[in-house]
Amino acid sequence: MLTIWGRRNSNNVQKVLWLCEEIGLDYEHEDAGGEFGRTHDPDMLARNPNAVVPTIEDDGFILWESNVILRYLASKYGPEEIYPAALTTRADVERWMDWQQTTLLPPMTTIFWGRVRMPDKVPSSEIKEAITKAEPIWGILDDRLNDQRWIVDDTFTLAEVSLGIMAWRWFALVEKKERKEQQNLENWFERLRARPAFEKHGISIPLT
Ligand SMILES: N[C@@H](CCC(=O)N[C@@H](CS)C(=O)NCC(=O)O)C(=O)O
Repeated sequence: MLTIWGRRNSNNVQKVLWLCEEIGLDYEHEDAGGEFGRTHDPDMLARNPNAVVPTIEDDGFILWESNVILRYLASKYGPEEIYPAALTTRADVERWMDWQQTTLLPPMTTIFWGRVRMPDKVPSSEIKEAITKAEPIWGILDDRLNDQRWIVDDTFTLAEVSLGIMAWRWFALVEKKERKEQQNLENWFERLRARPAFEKHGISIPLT
């Protein structure tokens, strides 16, 4: 049996829940993190010494790091196209997933904390700077989507799951007048919005 720990409003937890829904995988869910606490309890620290979510346990195997969890679950349970086995295609998917964590996440975190979590504590100049930083990064994905519907091989993959959750925050928290039009990105996001699994575990969850 698969168990997933993590509050539903966490972007990293949402990725995992979205993937499970997308591939029809059953799981037990336990709230943890944020207002639910628990991450510093001894049993949780034994599973994840970082005291963060998500964490999963699958038939006794414990794993943390959201994007690695996505790759593990997709490899074990998913249809191949969501995480293609061909080496170069797989590397392409992984490249975009790592890019989400390493390049896109830092400015997006500033925007999220500044506009949602601690609006009184993050100066608007810092938020502005983060938007200016994030925009050309999103532009790289906008270019990539110039003549294709999905990021890799024109197929819905883990790259969409990892980046879609971030895109939701970008479009919800940054007004149109604050950013350049990136039509390919917007069209791609509209395609994601139409997916029931993203609706359920992404856009219907208030940003808190
Ligand atoms: N790199 C980790 C980051 C995990 C992380 O920072 N999770 C946040 C939620 S998005 C967290 O647990 N924050 C503390 C809390 O919710 O109590 C991953 O991708 O899983």
